[in-house]
Amino acid sequence: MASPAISKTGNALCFIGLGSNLDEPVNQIKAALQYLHHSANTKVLKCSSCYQSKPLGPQNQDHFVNAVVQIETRLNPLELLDLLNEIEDQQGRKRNVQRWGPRTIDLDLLLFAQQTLTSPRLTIPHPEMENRVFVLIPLNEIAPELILPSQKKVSTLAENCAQDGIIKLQEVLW
Ligand code: ROI
Repeated sequence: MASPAISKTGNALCFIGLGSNLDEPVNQIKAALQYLHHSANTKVLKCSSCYQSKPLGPQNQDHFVNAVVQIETRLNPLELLDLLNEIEDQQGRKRNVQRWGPRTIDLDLLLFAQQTLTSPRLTIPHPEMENRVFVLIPLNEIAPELILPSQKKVSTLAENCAQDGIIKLQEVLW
């Protein structure tokens, strides 16, 4: 069963991936969640645990902390992207420093209802989401039945991905 695209209140249901490996990562993720939830046009509905994972990309940086949330929003995809960028800026995210380098907070729009979009600023569904263990494992906690663009269930993809190097943390995010 695919996730419903629209909430009971008529808003779009979306999934967002959060990641941080600088300046107290768990607190960075908590701060971004609060911002999202208290923003006029978005509400957090579900939140995974946080997970520590080895960096994808350059290995000479700290481990990342990742989580995935489901939100509902009245915004359109590009407006939501603007909000995510605003939160990243607010939390001191430095852009264009090192490709795949350390970051205070990264907010990736993974899925926006059933919409697909290819534009210079945004591609949805997120083209790499099915390949990333630090997306699949937390997503499996909150939406195991969700069908992804490959037509595979999140639970199937999560069970079949290499899970070495990803650890569930005890901290309560939400
Ligand atoms: N690696 C992990 N484990 N988690 C991330 O969120 C993450 N984000 C990134 C790069 C630098 C590609 N590596 C990552 O942007």
